[in-house]
This record gives sequence, C-alpha cells and structure tokens, in this order.
Amino acid sequence: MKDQLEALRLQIAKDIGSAETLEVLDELEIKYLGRKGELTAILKGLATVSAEDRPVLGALANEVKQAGMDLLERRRNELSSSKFAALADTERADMTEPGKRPVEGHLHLVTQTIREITDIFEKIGFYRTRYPEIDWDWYAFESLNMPPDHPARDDWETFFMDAVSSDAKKQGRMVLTPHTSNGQAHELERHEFPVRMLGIGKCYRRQSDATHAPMFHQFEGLYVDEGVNLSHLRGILDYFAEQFFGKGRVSRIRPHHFRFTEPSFEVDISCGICGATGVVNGQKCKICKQGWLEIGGAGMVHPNVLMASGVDPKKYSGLAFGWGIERVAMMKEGTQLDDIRILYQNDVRFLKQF
Ligand code: FA5
Repeated sequence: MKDQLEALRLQIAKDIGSAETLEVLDELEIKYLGRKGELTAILKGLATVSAEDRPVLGALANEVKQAGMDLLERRRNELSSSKFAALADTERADMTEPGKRPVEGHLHLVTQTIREITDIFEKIGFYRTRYPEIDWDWYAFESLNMPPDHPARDDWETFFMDAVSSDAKKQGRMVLTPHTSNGQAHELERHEFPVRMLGIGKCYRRQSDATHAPMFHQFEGLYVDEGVNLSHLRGILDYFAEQFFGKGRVSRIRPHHFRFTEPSFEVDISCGICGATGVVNGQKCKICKQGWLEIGGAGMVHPNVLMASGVDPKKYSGLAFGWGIERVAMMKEGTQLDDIRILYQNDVRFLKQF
C-alpha cells in the first residue's frame, strides 16, 4: 500500500505538471483526489492492514493528498496568470488613444437670438414675461383697441376656438395669438409700476412666403411709468440697434398706424452692408435695396389700452414695440438668410452653420 501511495504521488505530480489548461486540472483533481478518486480507492485497503501500520499509512495518504492539492493550486495560478498575460497582448486597450466624440448639437438659431435679445434688454431693466399663445379675444384684440368686427383685425385673425369662462374679460372665443401684444393687457392689469416687460412668445398668422412663416416669434417691449415719452423710445431703439446689430448701426422710425399705439411707427435699422446708403460698389445693395431694413412696429401706448386695464392715462404713459425674432436674426451680419422658412425645415446641414 505504501508503494501504491508513492506511485500515486509521482503520477499526480507528473500529470499536473504537464496539464495545459484549467479544465484538465479540474479533471485531474476529480480523478485522483475526488470522493470516488484513486486515493480514496487505495485508502479503502486501510481496513486490511495491521493496527500498527494503519496510522503510518494514514499519515502518508494525507501527505499525498496535501501535496496533490498544493501542486494543483500552484499549477492553477501559473495557468491563470499566463492566460491573462496572453489576454493583455491580444486585447490591449491604449488608454491614451483619443476617444470617439458623440455628435454634439447646439441651440437653434432662434433660441440663440431669444437669449441674446433677453440679455440686451435685461441690462436696461426689462424683465422677461411669457403670456398665453392661445388667448382670449379680449387680450389679443379688444384690450388693444380693436373691437369685434374692426377691420384692423383682418390681417391678424387666425384660428378661433369656442371656450367658456365666467371671467368678464374671458368671453367669446379664444384665438391663436397673431402677435405678442396680447401680453400688454396681462401685464398692465397687474398694476405694478414701472412696467418694463419683455414678452417673448410664438405667434401665428395666415402667411407663408420667403419673409413670412405661419408660426414665428416676436419680442414685445412695454415700458409704462410716469413721464415716459418718445425720446425714451428712440433711445431704446438705438441702444438695441447697436447692441444687437453692431457698432454704428442706428434705427429710424417712419409714421404708421396701429390701433394700440398713438403715434405709431415702423422701425427700420440701418443696413450694415451698405452703411445706410443703399449702394455697394456703384450697385444697388442686394440686402436692403434702399439703405434700411424694416424690423417691426412701435409707438406710444394708446390711452384706450391703458384704460382697458384700469390704468389712468393722465398719470401714466408708455411705449411699446413688437418685432419678429426670426426677422432680426435674418438681418444680422453673418446670417443673411433669403428665406425665413428654412429655419423650420430641421435641415442639420443648415442649422449647424450657426
Ligand atoms: C405687430 O404684430 C404689432 N403687434 C407690433 C407692435 C407692438 C406695434 C407694439 C406697436 C406696438 P406687425 O404685424 O407689423 O406688428 O408685426 C411685427 C413684426 O413681426 C414684423 O415687422 C416682422 O418682423 C414680424 N412678423 C410679422 N409677421 C411675420 C411672419 N408671418 N413671419 C415672420 N415674422 C413676422
């Protein structure tokens, strides 16, 4: 039995030494040292040996088992580390290699313009407001001195929908607002002065061509306090022209008619390409054709508008202006778009230029 054990020790050492994979080692462990393995089979013979030899042979069997376990562990460690060493060669990752950047988007030109305009007006004390884009007839028209059936509404009437409210100002129908001027009555009825509102929102009209979109944005300025006059309006317009369009750009006002301002004006900005001359290298300026670009309407708030919101026109006066965000973005040097609708076609090749 002693010889059998010694022979087994040598066999185990030989087989483990030549095993090339972890799986073979697992098999050898079962074959030699497992519950039904060769060592157990030899130990069954212990019952037949003399009581004197039994402890000696038992100790030897334990020694063979322990030696086998030690060899198995050592060989397993060797094989595992060489396996990872091989992996390190075949699957090497260079951590210093530049990664692949995901495609990054950016803010839409209209959003960028809204932020820029907001910054410019906040510097002179205006605060941003946002009033409903679907609003009651009162706010969109009547409070602005346009009673039902007045012809001044014609160009501005869009989609109306029936609605119900118990509020006296919220009667009749609701409308997709054609301008941000509906914000004027909302702001005035708060009766907190001075009012220095910059309302920015979406507007809707029955128009679609190179300079008109059916959905566009306006920014509406409303400044109401004691003693507000036309020179404040001129100052604000010139301030905006220079801040937004660049040094040397100025504004010009021309008489116009709006029901909610008196006097009313159209506002033009001097063209940055021809320097307000209308001529470039002896040719008519392609951008403005006559030196000036029209950007929107403005005027002194009509007393009826103040009264409609319970504001005393003898005490307070105000100025208001409403311009298109897309239009001013289009007129900025470096943009110069020849069709407003491209802004909403979601063509990434166009959008990523800004
Ligand atoms: C108005 O909407 C007045 N509520 C503006 C106003 C406010 C006047 C306060 C006085 C006091 P108008 O319809 O002209 O006015 O539009 C103003 C500007 O909005 C236009 O000059 C243009 O810049 C822009 N705009 C108008 N219609 C469109 C459209 N369909 N697409 C893109 N921009 C437009």
